[in-house]
Amino acid sequence: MFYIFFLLFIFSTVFCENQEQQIIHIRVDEELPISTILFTTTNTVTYRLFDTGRNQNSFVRYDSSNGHLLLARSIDREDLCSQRICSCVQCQLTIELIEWQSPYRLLQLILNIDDINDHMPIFSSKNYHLNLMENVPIGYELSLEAATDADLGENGRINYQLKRLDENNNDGPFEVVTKINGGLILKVIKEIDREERDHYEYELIAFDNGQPKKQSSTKLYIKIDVCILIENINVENFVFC
Ligand SMILES: [Ca+2]
Ligand SMILES: [Ca+2]
Ligand SMILES: [Ca+2]
Repeated sequence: MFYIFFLLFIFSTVFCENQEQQIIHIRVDEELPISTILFTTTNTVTYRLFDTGRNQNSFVRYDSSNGHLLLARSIDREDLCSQRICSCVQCQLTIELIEWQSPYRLLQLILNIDDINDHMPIFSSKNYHLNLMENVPIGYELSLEAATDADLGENGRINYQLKRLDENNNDGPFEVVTKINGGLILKVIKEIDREERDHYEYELIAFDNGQPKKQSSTKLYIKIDVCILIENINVENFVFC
C-alpha cells in the first residue's frame, strides 16, 4: 500500500499555485482496490472535502486524522467513459479539499485515470457461416465482422490470427487482413477447388496489444459453392450457383 502511494506521490505534479487555489495532478490506474491511498495532505494544515458541485468527491474519502485521501468507490474507466462522467480519451476526476483555516484556500486534486488492460477483444457471435464460390480469383476479399475491445490505445488495439481446425497445418487458401480503417477481411490466397474440399473450418483469434495480452476467438465455417457456366444460350452466357 505504501509503495502504491509512494509511486502516486512521485508522479504528482504541481501545475499552479496561487493565493486561492492549488491544483495537483495525480496519475491513478483504474480498478485500484477500495481504500488505496491516493494522496496525503501536509500535516501542518487541516483539510476537509469541499463540495463545489463541479467535482467528483464521491469517489474518495478523506481521513483528517492522518491526511490520507483514500479511494471510496471503484474507478472503472470504461464505465465512466460510457456514462460520460469523463472523457473516453483522457479520463479525469476532480477532487476538491479546502483548508480548514482562514483564508480557506482550495486544494484541487485532478485524478488522471490510466487505462489498464481489463477487457478482452469480443466477437458478437461465437461462429460465422460464410459462402464462397469456387471460381473466385486469388485476391478476392470477403468482409468479416471485426472484434471490439473497450480498452484504450494498445490495450484496445486488436490483431488477428487464423488457425485451421479441419487440418493439422495452417496451409489453407485464406488469410485474414486488417484494413487501415480497422475493417477485417478474409482474403483468398490460393485457388479453391471444390472437388478437393467443399468446406473449411477456422478458428479466428483476436488478441489485443496490452501487457499481458488478452484474447478470444470465434469459429469460421466457409462453404464452397459450385457455379456452372452455360454458354451461348440466347447469345448470352449464364452462371448457375
Ligand atoms: Ca475497467
Ligand atoms: Ca481498461
Ligand atoms: Ca483489451
